[in-house]
Amino acid sequence: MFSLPDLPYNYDALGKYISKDIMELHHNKHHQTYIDNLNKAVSDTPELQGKTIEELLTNLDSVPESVRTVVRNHGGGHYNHSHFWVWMSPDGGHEPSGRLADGLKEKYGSYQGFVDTFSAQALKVFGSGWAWLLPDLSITSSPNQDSPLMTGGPAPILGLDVWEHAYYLDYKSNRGDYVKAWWNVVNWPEVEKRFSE
Ligand code: MN3
Repeated sequence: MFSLPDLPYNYDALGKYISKDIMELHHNKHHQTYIDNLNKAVSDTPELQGKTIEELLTNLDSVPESVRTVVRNHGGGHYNHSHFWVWMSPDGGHEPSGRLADGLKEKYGSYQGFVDTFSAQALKVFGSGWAWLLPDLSITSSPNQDSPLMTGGPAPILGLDVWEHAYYLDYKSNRGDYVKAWWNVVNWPEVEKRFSE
């Protein structure tokens, strides 16, 4: 059975940029709901039991059709959010360093060039979805709770949730302001760690 991972900081820790109200709702309600629905699908489907979330998402074709959509949406939601919490930190912001910084500079001209390109991708997501940075430092996006992992791609090293539930309480429908604020909480040491793996 899957369970809700603790936030690695307090609910109010990102408050200047993402309020306690959003963090509580997003973590306690939205993420928990993905887990509850995923667990229900798994408990109804013996052949899925004992598999990791990565094993489920990278083999959706082998998931019985009766629960495939649930595993895709709610399993995807569990996977994406589990990483999202760690990709943020109250000590975040600043700029990446080392090989990651060099790679981003090479590909996007500068750190700001990367931020602009990634932000544009995040704004372009139609409806609900995610913007991603992949290990080859390319930028992409997915609708709903999909992940590049589901289509044979690598695990993203950074992702931004652009569902309205991630920002509506603070920013109403102004996704641009949310994206701009989010750069202040990005946990670059964590992204660097994933990049070097
Ligand atoms: Mn979300």
